[in-house]
Amino acid sequence: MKFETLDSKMRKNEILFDQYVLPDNYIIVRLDGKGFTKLTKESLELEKPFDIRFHEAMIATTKHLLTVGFKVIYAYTQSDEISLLIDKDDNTFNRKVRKINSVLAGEASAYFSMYFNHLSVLDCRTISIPNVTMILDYFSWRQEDAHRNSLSAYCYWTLRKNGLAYNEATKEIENLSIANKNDLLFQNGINYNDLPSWQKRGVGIYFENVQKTGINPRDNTEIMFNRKEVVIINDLPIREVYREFLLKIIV
Ligand SMILES: Nc1nc2c(ncn2[C@@H]2O[C@H](COP(=O)(O)OP(=O)(O)OP(=O)(O)O)[C@@H](O)[C@H]2O)c(=O)[nH]1
Ligand SMILES: [Mg+2]
Repeated sequence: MKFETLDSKMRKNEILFDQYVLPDNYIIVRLDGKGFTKLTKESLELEKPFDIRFHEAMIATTKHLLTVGFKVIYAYTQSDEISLLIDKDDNTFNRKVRKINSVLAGEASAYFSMYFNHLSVLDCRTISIPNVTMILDYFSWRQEDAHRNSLSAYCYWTLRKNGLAYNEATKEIENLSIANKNDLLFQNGINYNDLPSWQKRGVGIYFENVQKTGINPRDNTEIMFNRKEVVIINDLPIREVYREFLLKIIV
């Protein structure tokens, strides 16, 4: 068979499952550590339930993803996940889903692995977002997930420290309301309200135009210029105020 004939025959099969994010839709990608329960517990032996080195690695990886070619408007990280909001007119890889997923998963996995000097894998999914309300809903959802998981994680490790086995602690938490969980922590000397905000609400990261002043070397006069700087918000607002905060960044 001629190479050209073989080439077009094979490519037809290769592109059969190709999908593209529709024009004018924002793109949100969510990366998530693969098997990080085992990685954090066994391989890296991290502080439980939260570890500052792990947190810094997730922030560094998120910052790296802001620089790999996509127009990222806002990034959010909590636990072992990273969400990126990509502008609706971004045309990287012609918006081809498999390219977006595989390249971002590769960038994140490589960066995180080098940071910890340990082979680590993050997966990536692409979500098509047709309007701003859905963006606000999405990030409110991930923040609420961060809050619920952090409360449960503190309870879980408190019960484990008190001598309960893995399945006993898990079962006990299933039956507790949010108020009960706060009580359990309080009785064990932990005031949930006083814990660092990044553990309860996650962290927002984005580029901001910052006005700077400098000296013009030619005539020693003061000049103003704009520079893009990464902003890391460790104390994000919640609920309605978070939505308003996001709106200001998006539009
Ligand atoms: N010790 C410790 N564990 C953490 C920290 N941040 C996240 N984790 C753990 O990372 C895991 C993330 O949960 P999941 O993403 O649902 O679980 P997973 O094991 O990664 O499973 P898949 O994502 O389905 O592959 C949880 O077990 C968290 O406790 C941290 O700062 N310290
Ligand atoms: Mg995970």
